[in-house]
Amino acid sequence: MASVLVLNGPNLNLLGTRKPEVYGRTTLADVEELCRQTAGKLGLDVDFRQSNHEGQLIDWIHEAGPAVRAGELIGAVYNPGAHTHTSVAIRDAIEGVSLPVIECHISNVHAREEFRHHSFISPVARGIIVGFGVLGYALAIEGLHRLGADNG
Ligand code: CA2
Repeated sequence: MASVLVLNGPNLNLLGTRKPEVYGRTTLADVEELCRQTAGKLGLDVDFRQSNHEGQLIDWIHEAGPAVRAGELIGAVYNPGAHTHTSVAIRDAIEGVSLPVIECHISNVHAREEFRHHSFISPVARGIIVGFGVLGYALAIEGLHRLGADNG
């Protein structure tokens, strides 16, 4: 069975514990369960990961590119957290291995501080989902599946 990789960047382990007015009360474990249910209906497995370390995320992205080419993975749903606005290295990693990525943000970053309006990731993403709360993860999995994710 093919999988979808769901990657979460820094501080997303805090989801549901603080800032409920911005990110809601759903925990990251709840998001994982939502992803498993959504993917299961599409006949997909989920590889769900979170890290607070840029290098770790880059290593996972590097592993994911070949896994897509091998037919083991359809691509990644990725909430890069604050790396969205800072990380050329993560952008280069995605581009470097041609990983099909749906960039996903829980909050509407465009309705927030100006520094959240720019994304280094968006130019190398297949699609972007912003502002749907944690439902965005489910929409992103469905979108990635429907895109076929076969043309990078
Ligand atoms: O809206 C999103 O999903 C973000 O990617 C979340 C990031 C933020 O830096 C982006 O601008 C938008 C922050 C993730 C940290 O989440 C927390 C959750 C609870 C308490 C504190 C942080």
